[in-house]
Amino acid sequence: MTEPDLSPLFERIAGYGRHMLDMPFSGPTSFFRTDVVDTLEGVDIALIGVPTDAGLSHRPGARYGPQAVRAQSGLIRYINPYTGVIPYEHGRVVDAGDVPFQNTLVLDDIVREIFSYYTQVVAAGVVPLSVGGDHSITYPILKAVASRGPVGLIHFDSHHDTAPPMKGSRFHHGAPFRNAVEDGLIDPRRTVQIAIRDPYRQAARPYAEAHGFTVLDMPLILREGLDAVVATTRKTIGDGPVYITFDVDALDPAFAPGTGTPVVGGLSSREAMILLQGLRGLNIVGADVVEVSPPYDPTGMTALAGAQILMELLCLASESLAKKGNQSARAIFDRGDH
Ligand SMILES: [Mn+2]
Repeated sequence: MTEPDLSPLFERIAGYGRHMLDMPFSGPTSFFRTDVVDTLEGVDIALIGVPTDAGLSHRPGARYGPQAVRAQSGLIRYINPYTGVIPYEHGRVVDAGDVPFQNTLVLDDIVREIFSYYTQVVAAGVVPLSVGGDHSITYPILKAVASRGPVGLIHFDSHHDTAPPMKGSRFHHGAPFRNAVEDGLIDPRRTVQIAIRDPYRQAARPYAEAHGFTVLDMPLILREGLDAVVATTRKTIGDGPVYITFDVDALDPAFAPGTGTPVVGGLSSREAMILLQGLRGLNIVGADVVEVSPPYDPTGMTALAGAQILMELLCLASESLAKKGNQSARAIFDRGDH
């Protein structure tokens, strides 16, 4: 056979980002080798690191998550290996760097700083996809994203994260979705929790159930299968705006040992990919992957799983933009001004 001429393809890929074609071990370490920018002008989707673990209750280390996910994401490349989706065809995607924290020791200030940073991102009309950091980062992100009213929430986790204040703080990684309900940031009737198997269920589950969350716990997923989970989730969320938050401890520790509070009996990486790919076409206003904690995984595979989850979220967000008729970035791309 004649080998195809790959040069037009390579030229197109280079247009997604200056270092897209670099080898995974070389060049600047950005998310998926996207361009690192310090302005959000002309940007559709920003990949953002949130390196803090001040909200953790147990094992620290998630502050190293963004660095590790960036490093592993070089292996993921530009195309979704299951679906063939190329997110960069639907909008301009960049690495906006990390939230520039001034205070790294006072949790209340960290929460305020995350909120103020994401308020600017949302005001710029940019869809934020974030990498934590512990799960306490999602509350201030939601507060910025939900500035025009409560959003739906799809929450992958082993825990409900609806715990009451603990150890003197209402902000901690076990409480973001209680805080989000109390402050009117999420619509509990449009909130779905997936892969739950919570050792703290007696403290957290009553809150989730009393407020009408749809809880799809692991035993139910194993009983009813992935298609049923997708169908229930889509029906509950509908066409309205939705935020997706993925705690890497939703995965079984066999696939993601590097996390602060692992719980056995969770999803495989491929089950998580299939579930996320089942959400194509939803109206995505933002998403995150949190709780990757590199010190507990010398192989780096938790960060690789986190990077793949981020890729799935990126594909969903880019297709959501395309569905809304995003013209700006691709028009520029196709004119050759990039
Ligand atoms: Mn969590």
